[in-house]
Amino acid sequence: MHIEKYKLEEHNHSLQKEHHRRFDFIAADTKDVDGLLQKLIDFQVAIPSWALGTGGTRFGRFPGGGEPRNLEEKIEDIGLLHALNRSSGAISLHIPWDIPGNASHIKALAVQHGLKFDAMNSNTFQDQPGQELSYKYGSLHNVNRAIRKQAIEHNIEVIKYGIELGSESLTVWLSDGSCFPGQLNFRKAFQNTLESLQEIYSALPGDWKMFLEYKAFEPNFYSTTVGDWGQSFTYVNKLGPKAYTLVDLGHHLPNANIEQIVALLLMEGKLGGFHFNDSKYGDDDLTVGSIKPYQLFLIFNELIEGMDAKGMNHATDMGWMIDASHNVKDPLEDLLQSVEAIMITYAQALLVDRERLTEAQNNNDVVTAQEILQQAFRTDTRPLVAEARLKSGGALNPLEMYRSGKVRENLIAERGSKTIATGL
Ligand SMILES: [Mn+2]
Repeated sequence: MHIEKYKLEEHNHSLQKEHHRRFDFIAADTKDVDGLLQKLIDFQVAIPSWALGTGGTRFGRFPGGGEPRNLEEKIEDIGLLHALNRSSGAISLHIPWDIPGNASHIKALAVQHGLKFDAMNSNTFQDQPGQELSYKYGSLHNVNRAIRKQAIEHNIEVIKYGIELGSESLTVWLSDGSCFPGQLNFRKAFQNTLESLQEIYSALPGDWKMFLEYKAFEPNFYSTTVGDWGQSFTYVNKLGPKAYTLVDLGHHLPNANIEQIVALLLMEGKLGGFHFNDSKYGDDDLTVGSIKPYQLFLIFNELIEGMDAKGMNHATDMGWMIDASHNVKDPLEDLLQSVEAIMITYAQALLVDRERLTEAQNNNDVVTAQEILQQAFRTDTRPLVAEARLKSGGALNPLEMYRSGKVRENLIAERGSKTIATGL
């Protein structure tokens, strides 16, 4: 299944008049529109290979049909998304769910779809068939040296797959923790984890980065060995210049001030990766921007401010990825919504009048500071995002194009209605 160019042009033509009316309206009020559009065009969000199938909960899973059956089909699905929105130009693989049988073939297929390989993800949160030792009581923090060694070797193997594919980073997320008081010696668990991470770190190629993702709780419910940004920051500081903290929006305790966390991590030069999703209660894996769009804006505002202060490139100096799971929606539709929400919010953050904001802050003018942020947040940036897509060859309305092109129906016809994406 691929999107025919003439259909895309037909779609864009049918919406063009209305689009121009909306775009001209906002463009008249926007400073350096071309510069802003270029930033939107350059910004790419990686799609994780596990988000292409229907997710599930511990209660059940309700597959929607036409799910990708292998890595090739996952790449094709992301290629479809990228053809529609031109902002999903990277794929993030999970090992062992997506072991590339033939790396050069997989690489060529990705190039064909205009995709790059983003961070590689290791997995020591579940046991694999035939695995010698169990991760039931943790992996890199385990009291048993042999289990730690097995988990270290797995991560090094993931780096090797990544090198073959042209990836340049490894994301480590550990489920290691404890479920009951007394189960763990926190200090020893930290030390074991640090030593294990040091061994993995020393296997990183010179131009690679390691991202250490934290999570407050789940699957362990009393403690997590990399439980918050302070713990991740302590590890990555001890590891060295190639190690960075990764912030996943859903991995905080309720009401955490995530915007302040990203500001300080950026200030310290230690924010390397970012996972988008949204939540009401915990790690809910909901569509980014669906529950708390203002919080997302405030976070983006700090990301932009902090990256600009360090002279960082928004598009290339951070690993941006969607990390969500779709239980009731078509996963591809959900991903189109997710990328759209990210782009809308990125555009809003770019509209913040930073000079006036700094002035208001320096004058302790709280009211003006709030007005400046909300002015940007309440601007409808959708025509700017659509114009960037149009300029880069995408669809004016990707979701509408997906539906009118009957993409899911075609995928079901191609792959069957009972397929289940690997790894889920
Ligand atoms: Mn994540």
